[in-house]
Amino acid sequence: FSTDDVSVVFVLGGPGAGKGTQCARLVKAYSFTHLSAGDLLRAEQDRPGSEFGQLIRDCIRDGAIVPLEVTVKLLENAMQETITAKKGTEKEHKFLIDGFPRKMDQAIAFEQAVCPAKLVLFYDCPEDELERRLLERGKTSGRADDNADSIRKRFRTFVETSMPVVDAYAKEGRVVKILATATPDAVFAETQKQLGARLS
Ligand code: UP5
Ligand code: MG
Repeated sequence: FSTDDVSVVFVLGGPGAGKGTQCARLVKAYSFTHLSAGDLLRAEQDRPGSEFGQLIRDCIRDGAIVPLEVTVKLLENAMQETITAKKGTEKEHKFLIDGFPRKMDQAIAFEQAVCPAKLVLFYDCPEDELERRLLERGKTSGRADDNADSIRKRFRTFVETSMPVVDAYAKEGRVVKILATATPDAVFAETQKQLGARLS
């Protein structure tokens, strides 16, 4: 696809910060397509015949980051499918890319292959609140990484590997930071307030 017709907003934040929750609201309020890197990886893991199933399963359980080639390709394919499906009906395709990039090499590879992100929405939330949310969700989510051991590893990867990506974008003035501790509706109201000024 032609990258001239595409714009991208990255949505970052610790595990359980509410990225998916806020993206669902953003899709309703603006004409974004939401692509969650984690959801795409889980779908690929479960796809019969995938050569990456076991690798993805192991990485997710350990809170480790899947090699960028896999994730960037899944994102590119999903973007292409969206554009093909909407052919001719939109002149600009706006994507919310949720939970990616979480390592510097991914950020560089994606922005070279696709396009630079217009903005990075960063949902900031303390670990004790994140842990509470994830353990609560783990009672019913069926997610292989919503358990105390995986959560601890996910936090570690976030602090050591993913926060430096947020910091690098912040240095370039591309980050909109939002405190994610209030209710989902209140966090969304704050998101709209801060985005309004930046997206137009
Ligand atoms: N909740 C949400 N907002 C709330 C609020 N304001 N107040 C109270 N509760 C709130 O929300 C999490 C839970 O909290 C839900 O129960 C929700 O109701 C509640 P959610 O919106 O799902 O948060 P989100 O930030 O999306 O949490 P998620 O668990 O999806 O975050 P992760 O970043 O851990 O998961 P992701 O799916 O992105 O990645 C999983 C794994 O995939 C990674 O650990 C990694 O192993 C792998 N991965 C890669 O390798 N590469 C990638 O590029 C991406 C992922
Ligand atoms: Mg999510």
